Amino acid sequence: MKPGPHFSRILIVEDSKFYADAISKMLRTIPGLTVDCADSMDSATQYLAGNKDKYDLALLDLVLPDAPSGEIVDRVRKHGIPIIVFTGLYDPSLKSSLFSKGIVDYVVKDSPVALEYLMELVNYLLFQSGQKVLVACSDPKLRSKQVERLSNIKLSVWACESAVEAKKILAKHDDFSMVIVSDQLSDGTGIELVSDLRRIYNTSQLSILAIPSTTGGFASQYLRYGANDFLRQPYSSEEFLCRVHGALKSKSLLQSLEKAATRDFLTGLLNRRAFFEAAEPSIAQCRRADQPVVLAMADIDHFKTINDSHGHDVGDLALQAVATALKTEARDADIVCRFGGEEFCILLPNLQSANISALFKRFSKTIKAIKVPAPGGLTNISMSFGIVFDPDGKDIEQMIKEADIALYEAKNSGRDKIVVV
Ligand code: GH3
Ligand code: MG
Ligand code: MG
Repeated sequence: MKPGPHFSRILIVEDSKFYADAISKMLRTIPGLTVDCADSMDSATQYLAGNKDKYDLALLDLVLPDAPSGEIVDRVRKHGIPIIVFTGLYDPSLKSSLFSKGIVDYVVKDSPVALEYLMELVNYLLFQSGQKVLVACSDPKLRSKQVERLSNIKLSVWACESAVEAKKILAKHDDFSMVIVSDQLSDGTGIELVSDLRRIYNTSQLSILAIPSTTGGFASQYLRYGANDFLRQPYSSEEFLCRVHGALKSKSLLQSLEKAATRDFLTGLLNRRAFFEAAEPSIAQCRRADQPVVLAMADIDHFKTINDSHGHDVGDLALQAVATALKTEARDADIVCRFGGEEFCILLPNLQSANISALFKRFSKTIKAIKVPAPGGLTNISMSFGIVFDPDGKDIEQMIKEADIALYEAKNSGRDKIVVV
């Protein structure tokens, strides 16, 4: 799933001007979000009538001048809008009855920390909703309850009753964020499914929440075999949603860490370390299949002049545009990385010698068509390419050395050149 806001309009119903102002000020810092504030049930009803099906989330105070006992929840719920209750009222039995009506969370406004939590929660819902979650459980009642709770927080929910089905669904779609695995599966135990899944997906690819049976002492076993967390039955809606949020959050944190470790921050291309990690299996595969490998070092010409004449920011834009161009022209199997500074390295598995020239002329043409906006006009770029063709897959260090020599030759013979060795 593409990251990005899935919500665009929020309704706040709050009669305290202090809280209404504080919450809406914080929410308005989220780009693209429209915030409407109502100070009574009557005003909320008018907003709802005027914006049919447009609200993606509602933050509701329970005590309003014209609705003193939480009546607002039912009014908003009729519209199918996810609800966060934000109230000064701490009443455990009210809280549990509201959770059973399907609210997303119940936040007590007792400290500035509550506002921070609320902001984090809204941000979370904005950016994480729409994620795919699979419920694997053979008990129809338990399964449909989980599906309902997850749908309430706008996750995209799939369900199945067996391990075989779960694995099939996940193999077919590579964009699931989480699986909720119950002990009860029609063709085996949840633990078997968890350990099978962990052999295929690491924790930054798929989060697993286990629901052990009421009687078994298997919770720790689930963690041992790779579940991120577990939830013992019977559990409340509140506990369930907290665990789901936690599991999705830890997955997205791990993903960000992985991205930071493998991607170049400026261009989003693979960094040098990740390039070596990706290139080696690709070269080995070519060697096994008796296919040639091509490696190119590409360096922007007179890049220092772009920085010196227009500033570092324009230089950065040029680097981003070059990265996009190289990635666009490269074939799916090609591996493109920012090798350092204004130098890029591309590995092209199974590219035949006869096709090198045409492909790199295309790279060069696309680079030269880039117009980088600079103060006082547009700036052009050209690149020099040093390319090594290897029919039998030498080691990568050797290919880089040879491509570097070819690049040196391309620079020395006037730049904007393609030299193949
Ligand atoms: P040549 O045609 O021989 O390759 O000359 P050049 O000017 O492109 O090469 P040189 O190695 O002399 O200069 C590269 C410049 O790239 C110097 C360095 O400050 C700049 N550079 C390296 N990384 C970045 C970056 O991330 N952003 C910007 N804006 N500039 C960078
Ligand atoms: Mg250069
Ligand atoms: Mg250089």
